[in-house]
Amino acid sequence: MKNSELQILANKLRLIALEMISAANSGHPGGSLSAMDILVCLYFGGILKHNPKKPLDPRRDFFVLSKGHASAGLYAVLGERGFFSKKEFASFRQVNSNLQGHPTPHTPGVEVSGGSLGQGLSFSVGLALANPRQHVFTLLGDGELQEGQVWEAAMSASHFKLGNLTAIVDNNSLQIDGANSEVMTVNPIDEKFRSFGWHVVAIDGHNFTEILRELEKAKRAKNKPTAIIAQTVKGKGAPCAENNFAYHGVALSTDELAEARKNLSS
Ligand SMILES: Cc1ncc(C[n+]2csc(CCOP(=O)(O)OP(=O)(O)O)c2C)c(N)n1
Repeated sequence: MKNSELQILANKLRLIALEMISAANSGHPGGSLSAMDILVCLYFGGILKHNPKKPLDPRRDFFVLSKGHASAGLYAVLGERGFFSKKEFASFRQVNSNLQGHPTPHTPGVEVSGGSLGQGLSFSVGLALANPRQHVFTLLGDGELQEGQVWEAAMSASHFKLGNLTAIVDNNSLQIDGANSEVMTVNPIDEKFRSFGWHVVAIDGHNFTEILRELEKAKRAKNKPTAIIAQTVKGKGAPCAENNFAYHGVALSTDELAEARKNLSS
């Protein structure tokens, strides 16, 4: 797929995620939208080795959504990719649905439960250790980096020389109730990972050329894990939610959704 096609697809999937959240009147638009270009590059840009018809294919690469609250974004991608029927989108956050508010491995394509922030990187370290010939990608929020467990995992990843592990930080600068700089600063993120022995690169998390280039490079890395610090806009594509932490975990209203639809389809 060309970058221009990936861009169109990402916006289509942003809208699907927003529609799911509004139908359920519950979910997390901000972090689903900021991460969408990265997710699309992983699944549609030829980075993540996977087989939607055989989600547990023993030769697959692994993707772990550590910031599990961005489930609507991940489900939009997995449904579009064919891991399950798109009809299931309508059941988002309903009792007994395959698409729970926070991911669980009951959903085809989901490797591990998420939602309790800070755990995904530890899980990914285990996956990378156990599967040295496969690559493990995990997506964390920048607010999530406030969890101490992240840094225990970062330390062990470099100790075990996990070149097959890549952590992508969705660096949108906001978390649930404000800016990280006010709640508890996580900067400088790059220097922190570097001091823990990681390869580190900072990119524009909405630039497909940069995302794909660095994901490809990370996949070829040896001996050291890679951290890709992706600068993003929380709520990207939904005018009311852009750079607005109030939409971290709130569904868009009918009017706001109509405005986002217009913006994302143009
Ligand atoms: C251990 C834990 N503490 C608190 C929360 C509540 N919580 C959910 S999302 C969130 C903010 C996360 O911010 P960030 O990682 O930056 O996510 P993003 O902005 O990308 O949505 C918090 C504190 C949680 N899910 N898990």
